[in-house]
Amino acid sequence: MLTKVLPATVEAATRPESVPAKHLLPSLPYEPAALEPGIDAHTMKLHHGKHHASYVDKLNQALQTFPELQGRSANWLLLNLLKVPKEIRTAVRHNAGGHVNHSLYWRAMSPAGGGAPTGQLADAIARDFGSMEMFKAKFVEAGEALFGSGWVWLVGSPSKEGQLQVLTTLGHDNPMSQGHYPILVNDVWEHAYYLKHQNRRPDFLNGWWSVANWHEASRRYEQCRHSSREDWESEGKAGNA
Ligand code: MN3
Repeated sequence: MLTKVLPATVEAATRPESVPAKHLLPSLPYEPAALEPGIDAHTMKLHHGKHHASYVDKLNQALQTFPELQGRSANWLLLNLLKVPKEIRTAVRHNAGGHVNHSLYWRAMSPAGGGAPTGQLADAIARDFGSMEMFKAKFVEAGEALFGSGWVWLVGSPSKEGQLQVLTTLGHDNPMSQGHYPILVNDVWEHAYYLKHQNRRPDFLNGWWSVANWHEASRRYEQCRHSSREDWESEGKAGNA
């Protein structure tokens, strides 16, 4: 049975010009229990309502005394960290990163997920990894091998006609900083799986394919090949989810 998928974006509330834009926690695009049994509702509620919410709060706090940065998107902040004042640069890196990565993560999963991609993304996976099974093995292996907290990504390189790679980032770093466009992502911080899987990260990584959202990944792959850095920077604007 397909669970109804809720709209993925929240419209910016109308606000007077004088009130600074704030980054907002996006709604989950489905109910917290919708990914069961792949991901349990308790983990989803804490992960979204506590962890992600705290990155959004801390990002807004860091920007409080820098009105010139308040209209910038979270992506812009990550891609232009050297233009962010030193005293808040680390806080912005961690919390804009946490906000952007989790916003991608919720949409990388779906109650209607699982299976395999079709079309151009399927062709590109076969071209760049040999097969879907070889891609999955590489993604799981990279996630297992990451020491500590971080993320495992399927990314595309617009400068190389959408060539795909699996890579990992530490903390809340995002591969866009290195010129790679995120196609699919899994969160390998312990908070993403500890309640259900405890220390068994490989179980989580292998089970995660049942919720992987190939529809969204295909959309992002298409976008990757036709996007510029300016497009990347405009995603995640303050006042929008
Ligand atoms: Mn997380």
